[in-house]
Formats: sequence, structure tokens, C-alpha cells
Amino acid sequence: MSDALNQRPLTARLLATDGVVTLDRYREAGGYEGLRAALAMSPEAIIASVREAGLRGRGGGGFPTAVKWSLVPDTPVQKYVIANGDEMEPGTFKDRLLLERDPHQLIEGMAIAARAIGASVGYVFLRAEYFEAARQVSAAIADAQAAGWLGDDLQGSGFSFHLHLHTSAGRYICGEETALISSLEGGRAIPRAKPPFPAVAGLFGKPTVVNNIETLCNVPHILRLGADWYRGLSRTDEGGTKLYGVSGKVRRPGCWELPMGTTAREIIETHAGGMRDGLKLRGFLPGGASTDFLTDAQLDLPMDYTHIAKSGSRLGTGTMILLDDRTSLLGMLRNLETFFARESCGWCTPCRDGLPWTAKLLGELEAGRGRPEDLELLARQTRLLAPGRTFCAHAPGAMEPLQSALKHFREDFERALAPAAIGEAA
Ligand code: L3W
Repeated sequence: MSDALNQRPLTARLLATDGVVTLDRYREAGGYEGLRAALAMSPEAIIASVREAGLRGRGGGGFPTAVKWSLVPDTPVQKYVIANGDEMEPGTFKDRLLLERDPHQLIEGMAIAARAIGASVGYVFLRAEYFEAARQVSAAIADAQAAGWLGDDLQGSGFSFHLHLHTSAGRYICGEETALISSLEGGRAIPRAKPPFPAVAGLFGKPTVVNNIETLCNVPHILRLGADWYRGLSRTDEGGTKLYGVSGKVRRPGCWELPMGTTAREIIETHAGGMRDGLKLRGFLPGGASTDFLTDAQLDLPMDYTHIAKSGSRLGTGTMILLDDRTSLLGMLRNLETFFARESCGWCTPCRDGLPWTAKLLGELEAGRGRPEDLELLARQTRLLAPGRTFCAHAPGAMEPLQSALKHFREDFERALAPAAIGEAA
């Protein structure tokens, strides 16, 4: 994290300090003042502020946060706020930093979200392997409760918010919000068709807002310092900053908080130190594995939702995975599709059967046993698992790296065909 950014009052500003940000340290840095401001505001005014800030979901979908909150019906029923910390997207480790090192920021963001939608109960849903995050979040909940920032009648405002920690049993699909809700209710983690969206019918059938950890961590700053200030941090029309990450063969893989819209080139060359000696970048998945490849010709694109979508991919989680000229593309794809196949919940047939079959075909090609028709079979597979043909975004997401690899790097597939098979076709 650069020094200049550490001065900025945003999500990762305190992570440079040693150890975990305690309640005292968090308060010294202005922590819980956003919640104090929110407790004196109407729910509509809180939502208006988040809308003006332009905050969009940082977990992969990029859905406008204020729109999601405003869809919660204004009725006096039990409502819930859930923080989605089931961070299992390959190459993605941004929420872990926020959870392990600055848990009060998340708690404050959740309490503000609760106040905005009228929820009195919240859950932090954590990835199974995030033991340290679970320890820190649970200690911070106890401290926040003792200091009157959680529990009954927050700071004498009359508003109550009770927060619980739930640790997952360990499935990627739990990051999909309806599967997460089913799991939290004690059922199998199986997504369901939407609508109704959770904002209308969520946990135990009640209105529920599910937001990503990084999204919620932005909220206290918007309330404390204002929507205009937040918007001004960005380099494009989309507000704020973003936690960008890089994994692959760079000199310094890592995660940095940078203005929204920072270019991929700057992230890779300046912050990640560029490619390791002798390696050339061929392409990159902009935000986790379930996004389309962009190529080295697209490095100067601002990394925000709109620019990346216009260029044919998605910002996703904003944590890039790089492909260099000495890594096997087919090996990389086979590895990713094996992961997605293993993590399918099995509920819908195209996903349950299609993903293992895709992984197997890629394995055959990688092993030099591919047939010329396999390329069309793979392309067909990407069409069969397209959005709308499965219950949730899991299989369509899994097809994104494959379909874009077939488009940008077709020569790798052709080179991998077994020489005998090429001879037969000729
Ligand atoms: C009300 C509408 N709400 C959409 C809400 C929706 C959800 C959010 C995003 O998957 C993607 C996936 C992964 N009325 C609404 C509405 N919403 N339309 O907006 O929705 P959506 O459908 O765009 O995405 P999703 O199903 O939540 C998220 C991809 O992100 N991904 C990352 C995945 C994994 C992690 C992780 O492990 N932390 O983030 C990366 O690319 O594949 O395509 O709340 O209800 N009309």
C-alpha cells in the first residue's frame, strides 16, 4: 500500500499498522463516526448517500448497493443483513485482509446497512478455512457490543442490531447468495431461481440484504466523509477505491487499494513489479477465475465495471490472474474447470454433468490425446452452459475463461491436437 493511500480514509488504510486494528485504534481513526451519523439520519437519507457515492457490489456482480437496499419493502417485519465472506473465488484474497485485520470496519458497515433497511439481526458468513478471520471477527463483535456499537439501543439511539458469526462448512457455491441463505437456514447449499430476490424473500423467507465484505467496508467512509468526497477518489465515473490483486508470475504478487479505474498496466507494472525476468504477459482474467480473458493489448483499460464490461469481460472481484508465455493455457483451464466441476452443487444437470465433461476434454487435449472435433465440442459446451440455461451464475461463470481463451488463444488448442488426429482429419 503506498504512503499516499494510507493517508486516505478508506477500506485498507489501517492495514499497514502492525497486527489487528483494535476498537481503540479504530475509534482514533474516526471509526464508528459513520454509524453515529447514520443513527441520526433517516433510512432514506442513508440510502440516498450511498446512491450518490455510486457504490457497487465488490464481490463480483457489481450491482448498485443503494438499489439493492431500496428494494427491501418498508414493512414492519423481521429483516436481516448478511455479510458474504465466503471468499472462494480463485485468485481472490481481498476480503480476507479486511476480515483478519480490520473487523470493526465491517461491523460498522453492517450496522449502517441494518439501519438503512430496518434490520435488527445480522450474520457474518465466513469461508470455512478463514480461522483467523473468525477469531478476529468474533472478538471484535464482543468488543463492539461492550462499547454499545452493537446490541440493544445503539448509543442511546433506540435502534438495536444484533450480530452473529457463522462459519461455512466449505463450499464455493455458498458465495452465491441464495445458496448461502439455504446453508444458513440449515439446509443444503443449493441456489434457487431469482426472483424473488433476497431483498424481498431471503433468510427464513424475510427481507434480507446480502453484501460482499469489501462493499460493506466502504459504507462507513461514505457516511462519515460524504458521497462527493467518495466519488472524487475514483479515476472514472464509478465512485471510490477498489482492492485490486494480482496473482501469477509477477515480481510482487499482492493486493492494493487503489482509485477505482486504475489501469491494469499500472496495477501489474507498478504495484506488482511487472513480470518476472524473461516472461511475457499474454493475457489476464480481470477479476477471479470466472471472468473472460483480456489480452496484453487491453492493459490500458481502466479497471472499473463499465470499461471492463464494454471490453467483453467483467471486473468481477478485481483480483487478476495472469497468463504468461511459458505457462500452459490448457493446463490452467483444466485446473480451473476441475475446480468449478468439483464445486458444482449438483442441482441442475447442465452444470453437474457439463463441468466435469469440460474438464475431462481439456485434460485429454493437454495430454496430447485431443481430436479436431474437441474444439467445436468445447465451444458448444460454452453455449450450453450460457447464462439462463442453469439455475445460477456458477457454470456460466466457469465458461467465461474457456470461451474467451478459444477466441483469443485458439492456436494453443490447435497446437495441442494429437499429431495422429490431425493426420486423420487431413
Ligand atoms: C434485485 C435485481 N437484486 C441482481 C443482485 C443479486 C446479487 C447481486 C449481483 O454472482 C458474480 C458471479 C460470479 N433485483 C437484481 C438484483 N441483483 N439483479 O445483485 O447479482 P448477479 O446476478 O450479477 O451476480 P451473483 O449471482 O451474485 C456474482 C462472479 O460474481 N465472481 C465472483 C464470485 C466469487 C466471489 C467470492 O468468492 N468472494 O465473489 C467473479 O467474477 O461468478 O457471476 O446480490 O441478488 N433485478
